[in-house]
Amino acid sequence: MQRIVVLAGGIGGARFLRGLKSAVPDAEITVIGNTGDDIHLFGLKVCPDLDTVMYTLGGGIHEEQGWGRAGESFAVKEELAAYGVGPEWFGLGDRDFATHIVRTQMLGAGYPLSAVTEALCDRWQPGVRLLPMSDDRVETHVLIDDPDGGEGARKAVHFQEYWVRMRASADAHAIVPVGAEQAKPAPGVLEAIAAADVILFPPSNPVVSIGTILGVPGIREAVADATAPVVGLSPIVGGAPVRGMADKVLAAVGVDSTADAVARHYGPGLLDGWLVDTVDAAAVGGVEDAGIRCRAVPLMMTDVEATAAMAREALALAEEVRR
Ligand code: FO1
Repeated sequence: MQRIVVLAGGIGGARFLRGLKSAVPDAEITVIGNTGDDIHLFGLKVCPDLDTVMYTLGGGIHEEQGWGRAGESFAVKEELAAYGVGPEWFGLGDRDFATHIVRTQMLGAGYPLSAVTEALCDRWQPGVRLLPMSDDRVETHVLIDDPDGGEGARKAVHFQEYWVRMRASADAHAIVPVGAEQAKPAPGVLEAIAAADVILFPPSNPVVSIGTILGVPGIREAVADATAPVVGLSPIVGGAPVRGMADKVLAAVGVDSTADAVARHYGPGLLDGWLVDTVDAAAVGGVEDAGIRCRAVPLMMTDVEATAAMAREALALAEEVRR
């Protein structure tokens, strides 16, 4: 049985995984999920990217939104607001709250996040093994100008505040994964990478999703040393992110929002193959010059079948570059 490891962020990663599962229903898929987006709210631990993967693959996702639960209501949020308790800018629904309550209760009882995630997945049966990148707390912060702090002042805000409240409207000067340096890969992460037949980077955010996972000491090295081919799919199509605001955080790390710049950012030390969209076919030569095998194929995840076709292209490229 083919063992596939996927490093995934939220919506883009989850939708790609749905296509991958459809393309290779018999594969054993291990997902290493980003937890740098995690946030503590109302005393609860919220893991947006893990939940987005779990709900999407488990059939509970709000399809149009791409995050949160289908058929959601917001009574708890409204009641909290009536007490003047926020933040109001983060949309936690009633059904979703239950997930965070169970997670926080289990963490409080001493279970590591990896065990908690496994327990939550017992209900959702996502059909993949979902591992957090680490059981240790890592929280991505974004360094922005502080207009209230005087000349040249800067401040760090939580990634969710930057992404959801501010809609990435301020320039990001730096992305700081607080806690990453001390974090250890969760149990099973390094083993899955070492045992993989193929490693895929879906069209997730290269900085705050896949970059954060690779920033956990040991994970980047394990991917670079893996015997399996590593193939990525560009989240940038025609010079702009397909969704989200990846351009803002790419600028913070000095990378242009182009399909070839992102491939070079990962580099040939990590990537063996790279898929760009057909509109970026002109980028193929430059990526190959950088030592990464490159193909231009349709990369819009319009439906499961189109996404499955992308997954098949990624697996075909992996076979081509297999060392
Ligand atoms: N994204 C939003 O744009 N607005 C929200 O209010 C919001 C709430 C939210 C709650 C739970 C959850 O699992 C995800 C949520 N997201 C929301 C998505 C999330 O902020 C980001 O898209 C990801 O963290 C980026 O990968």
